[in-house]
Amino acid sequence: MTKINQKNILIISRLFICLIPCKSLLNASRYFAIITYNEMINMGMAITEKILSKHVTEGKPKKGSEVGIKIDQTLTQDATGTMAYLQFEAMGISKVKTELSVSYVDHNTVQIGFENADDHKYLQSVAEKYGIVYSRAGNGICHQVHLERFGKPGKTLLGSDSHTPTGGGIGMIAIGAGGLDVAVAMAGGAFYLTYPKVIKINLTGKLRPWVAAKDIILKILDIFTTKGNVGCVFEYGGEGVKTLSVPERATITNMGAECGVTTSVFPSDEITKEFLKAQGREKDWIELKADDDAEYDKVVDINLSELEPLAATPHSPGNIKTVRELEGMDVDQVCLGSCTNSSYKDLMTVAHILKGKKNNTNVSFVVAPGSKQVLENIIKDGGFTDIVSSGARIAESACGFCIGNSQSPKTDAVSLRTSNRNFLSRSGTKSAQIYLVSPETAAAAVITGKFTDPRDLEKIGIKYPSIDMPAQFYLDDSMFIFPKENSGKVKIYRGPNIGDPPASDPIPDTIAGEVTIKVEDKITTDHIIPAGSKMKYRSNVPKYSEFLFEVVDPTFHDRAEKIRDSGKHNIIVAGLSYGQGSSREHAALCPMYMGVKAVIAKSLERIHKANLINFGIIPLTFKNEKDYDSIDQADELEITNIKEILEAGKTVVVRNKTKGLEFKVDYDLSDRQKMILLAGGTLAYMKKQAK
Ligand code: MIC
Ligand code: SF4
Repeated sequence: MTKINQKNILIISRLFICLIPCKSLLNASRYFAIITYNEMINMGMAITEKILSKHVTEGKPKKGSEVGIKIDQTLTQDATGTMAYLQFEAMGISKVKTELSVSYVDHNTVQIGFENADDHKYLQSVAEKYGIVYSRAGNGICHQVHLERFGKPGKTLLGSDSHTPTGGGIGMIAIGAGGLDVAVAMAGGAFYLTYPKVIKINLTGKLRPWVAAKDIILKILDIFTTKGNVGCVFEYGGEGVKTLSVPERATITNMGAECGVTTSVFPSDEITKEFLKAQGREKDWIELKADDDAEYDKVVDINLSELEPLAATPHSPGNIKTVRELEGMDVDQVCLGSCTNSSYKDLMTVAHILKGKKNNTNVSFVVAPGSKQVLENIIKDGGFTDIVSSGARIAESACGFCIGNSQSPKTDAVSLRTSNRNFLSRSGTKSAQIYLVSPETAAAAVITGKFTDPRDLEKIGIKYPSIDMPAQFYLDDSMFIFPKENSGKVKIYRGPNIGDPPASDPIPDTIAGEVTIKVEDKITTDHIIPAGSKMKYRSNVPKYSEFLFEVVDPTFHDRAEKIRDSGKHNIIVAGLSYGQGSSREHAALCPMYMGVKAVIAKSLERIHKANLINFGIIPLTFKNEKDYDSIDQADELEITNIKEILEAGKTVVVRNKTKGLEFKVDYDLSDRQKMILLAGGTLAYMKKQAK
């Protein structure tokens, strides 16, 4: 593969435009902030605008327009990381250009077979070579650990995981993206996003006992649902903010991802300062608050005092009911953990509730502390003993049950989980009914064996445990491997599980092929390419592609292969909000490998759309949603003159040859994205620029 040097990466991302370099253009951390329109006319600014204005390097900070921003920190996790680093290696950069890049191992920690261990070793050697901090398996879930040890208010963080917005709990603009976008950011390139609309969520009042931060975000999901929020940021404000600790704020920003927003952000205040102090990082604190006269695109008020325990019911985080409505339902499994709810506060709350109690004999109870730090601190403060004594099965500090790579429940089980996604089959058991709840509601079910409003625990003599955050956490960073000087000579380890990323072809001038699959609304990336037990094939694209759309239609792979090998293109037709959920670029990379050239949907989610473009698949949306109804699976579709249409900004007309119909589709693409598509994806585009 042609090597792409640092200079070219910078050309590609056009970092030079709109920047006033201080000493060296290559020292990204020394750029002066550009002056935004708001600053010029002295208008009040929201937190989102304040952080973005200091990071925009390209384009106008105008809502709805594409801007490039400088990324201060990146994170990757192992399941998306191997591909991200293979792509980073292909760029020919000698060291990462960010202030900090961290490579976490937290997803594929179940090592059945050699694959995951091979990937871990590869990631460790890449980290050592390129100046990346490596967080070893066992150190914890990336988002929890990053919040504890590295998150800094006012900074930008790009992560190859959709729950990267967890960092918004500490006042960061933290965004989830595909691995390739993160690789470009590590190489010093800008990250491109639509300059967002800002929705203020104005919190008033104070949560009542037994009502938790999880119930706040479930209420927000009830209001905003999982679709229709692309291009927005949730910014929290109001008096209620002061009543929430950093982990509680992080629970809320974490699950904003389920609404499809670009990110969510809280102010950085005295509570943030106390948290950072307890982490031995007070020096990382800065104050961040919105100006009093900041203007928002929308303001939604939530009175915390009025909230009650809620649950997301199968199979969407947006299907919200009160726990009272579900009361009495038998529960088979309770899982406490995940990057949403596995903090010290969450686990100590549950420990106090369960003190002296035993778990119901019908309930399989699993606890996965979010990090080694959480585990060590609850051990030190006695909570761990109470959890173990109650009968909990202790899982390692990793994603585990949340991604379905362990603890799949029994057939038809009712499983209560404190995690953030309950998509069909994600648990590994297709018939299971997954409910997303707070740690308090989960603990109540452990005791009673039934869906129970945790407020009713008072009736059996359990007092609400109000947990204070420690003034000082017990700290131990020995599970990180920090980069050393002169590590450039390190040999990268490549076991048999590590393969080159497949190359994409330039988009053809005519896309002619079959509708390989027609799917409904709200198809998630878990539907497109399952994780769980299949996730160990992330570094082996041909093998992983065998599981495409397995949950929806297991015949997809064989049919797509036949169409591709006959010289025709595969086309996916979808409903609203296609590609919800994760950042996994395999949901685009594997379809690309199978010869998918276009996705025609009613609407597409942000990260997935960006991933499709990165891998040379054109994302199109119906001009008239009714045209969706006129298409059937196996219809022959044709789009001609694509190059000319994209270059001239003309309307795309799709011919349905089977039905003898024509319909129009839109493409919402920046000039940069058009060039990427015409080149056949981001890597191909970069190679072209480098020549
Ligand atoms: C998820 O929660 O769905 C994951 C697994 O963390 C994904 C990333 C992946 O698929 O590797 C995400 O959220 O982006
Ligand atoms: Fe891991 Fe689950 Fe969080 Fe994804 S949502 S990062 S799988 S804990």
